[in-house]
Amino acid sequence: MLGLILLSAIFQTDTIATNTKQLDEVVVVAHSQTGKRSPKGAIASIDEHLQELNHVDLVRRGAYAWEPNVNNMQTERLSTTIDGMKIFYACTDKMDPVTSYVESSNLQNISLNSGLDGNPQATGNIGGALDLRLRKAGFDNTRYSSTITLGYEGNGHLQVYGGDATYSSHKIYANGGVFYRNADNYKAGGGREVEYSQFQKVNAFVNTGLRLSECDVTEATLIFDRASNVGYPALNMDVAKAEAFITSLSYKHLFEGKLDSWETKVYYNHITHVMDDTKRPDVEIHMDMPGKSWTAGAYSLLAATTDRHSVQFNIDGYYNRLFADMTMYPGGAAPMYMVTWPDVGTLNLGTAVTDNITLSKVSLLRLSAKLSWQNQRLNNEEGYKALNVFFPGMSRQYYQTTGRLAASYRLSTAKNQFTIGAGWGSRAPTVTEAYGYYLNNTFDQYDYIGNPRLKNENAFELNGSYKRSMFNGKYSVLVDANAFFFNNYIIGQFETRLCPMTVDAEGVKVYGNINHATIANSSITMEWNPIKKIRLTAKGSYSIGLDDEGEPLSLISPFSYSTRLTYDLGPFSLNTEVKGHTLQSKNGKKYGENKTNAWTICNLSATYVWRKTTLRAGVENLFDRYYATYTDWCHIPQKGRNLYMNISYVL
Ligand SMILES: [Cu+2]
Repeated sequence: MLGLILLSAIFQTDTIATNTKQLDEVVVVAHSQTGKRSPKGAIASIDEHLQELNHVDLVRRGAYAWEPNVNNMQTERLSTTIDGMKIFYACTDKMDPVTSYVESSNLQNISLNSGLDGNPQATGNIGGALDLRLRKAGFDNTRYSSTITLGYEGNGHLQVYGGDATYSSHKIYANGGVFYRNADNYKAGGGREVEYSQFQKVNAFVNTGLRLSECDVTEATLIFDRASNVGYPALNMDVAKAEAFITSLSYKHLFEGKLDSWETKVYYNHITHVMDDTKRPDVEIHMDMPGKSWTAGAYSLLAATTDRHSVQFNIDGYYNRLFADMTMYPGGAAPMYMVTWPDVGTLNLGTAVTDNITLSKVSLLRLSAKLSWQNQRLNNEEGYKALNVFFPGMSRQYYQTTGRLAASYRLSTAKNQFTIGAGWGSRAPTVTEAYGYYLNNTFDQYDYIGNPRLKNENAFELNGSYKRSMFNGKYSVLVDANAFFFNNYIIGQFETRLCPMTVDAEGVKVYGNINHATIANSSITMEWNPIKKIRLTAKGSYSIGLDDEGEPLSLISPFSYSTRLTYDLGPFSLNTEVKGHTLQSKNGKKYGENKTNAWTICNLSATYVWRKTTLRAGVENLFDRYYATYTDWCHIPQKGRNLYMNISYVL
């Protein structure tokens, strides 16, 4: 009998593990879980935590608000949600990815679904879907607890101050906190100061839950985030203010029996983004460029489990408004005004289903599908008329239908784990791609104009992985590969008949569909545990990206590698890391990308846990190398040697 219970218990944890495994990876931000996280611990930014994930790279335009790339695809081909909520950035220059509006202390973890197999709320996720999961105290937990976190980094004088408090009972829970970061300009290798790389950010959040009955729960979230005086050394402008207000209210019913839970959430968020070039010298034409985004939405998710199936059914809808304009002040002459995002209202309704089917004790099949319908309307008269000059007869309203379908099969035995998957999915053009108006891109120095006549882009994906454990699990190797075959790939195309608006711009590009494109990624990860205290991991990855003429796309990773040695001695642990990439020789020359040189850096860190105190110290870029990675916008250099120290104390 005992054996049976044990067996079923093991089996149960196994299915739970397989279900979560389908979220390709989880990066853990909060303390109470095990998983990947930045060696910097609690004070690390979300961007630094994200760097730990496979398939993820970060595009840097400065020291703050990096743009996550998944499978070598940028924001347009990804979905980023906060606890299933849709939120859209408000900057026409991508200064404010969604991840910049939350703070590590807000989150429990970040889940990444690679490729087309997205979370139920994800739309347009060809490259992948990130869901930032909020940290909630939950019911029946430690009654009172609070944490104080302090951190300092030598390079750039980054200061971090954070505090949060938790209350939990059977009936009610609440947790909240405040986090503040402030940094001056950082120094690149060799002590060269990188001007306009300062930033300041404050974030406050509250999560509450109330148990209405044993099976009914209501939860509410409120996040306020404000970044100010943020420098973008890779761009021509900085940010005076980027502010977000994020709120949600949900109701959850738990069932007994085959149905697990039914959650319905309503949410609202708005973002205000104000750019600033007044601190830059030699500005020929001063510009004001504010942007606004607000989104209201709801989703309803029903989950059920039978012996073999674990099903999730979701319906969602959101309405988003995006508006941006620009006023130029040419010295002496009258100001010039133009609308760069013509107040586009997007109504999107979708329905999604996922099913994890246990075929046998060792094999699992996962299916997921989503169908979305979208309506877009240009609400700003001036912006509509301006675009109409280039696209005579264009409509004020557009309708799109997009969808995705993915299947994967997993076979796992004690020593081997094998997965294979395929998917197809499409995405609608973004507001920039469809209706953007003279948006200057500092990457290739072109002014970009949107194209309302774009077709939806779609892609077919194939992926597979194989993991083998050897020598009683002391050694393991994982190989992993995926390939995306695009049709109607959306990219900026030269338009020689038009003149640029921006001083010093090379020319104008208009977004268009190219027949096909391919992006493929591969990686190998080895892990070695010779003794319990020592863990050595080594990882290498390589990607290619080609357009319809076989020319390389830009921002595609060359061969990159990292090795990490962790030495664990009870309360004390040591971490050594060496990482880098080779010369990026297949740069997107056609798309204005220059080669990125090879680089290697070395990082050290140490953690000491004593009772309720966690102490961390380390040094990044130990040998003070001057370098830029292939995702550093316009090759702005990374930080030089950086000593850091932080302390967390649980009261
Ligand atoms: Cu901006």
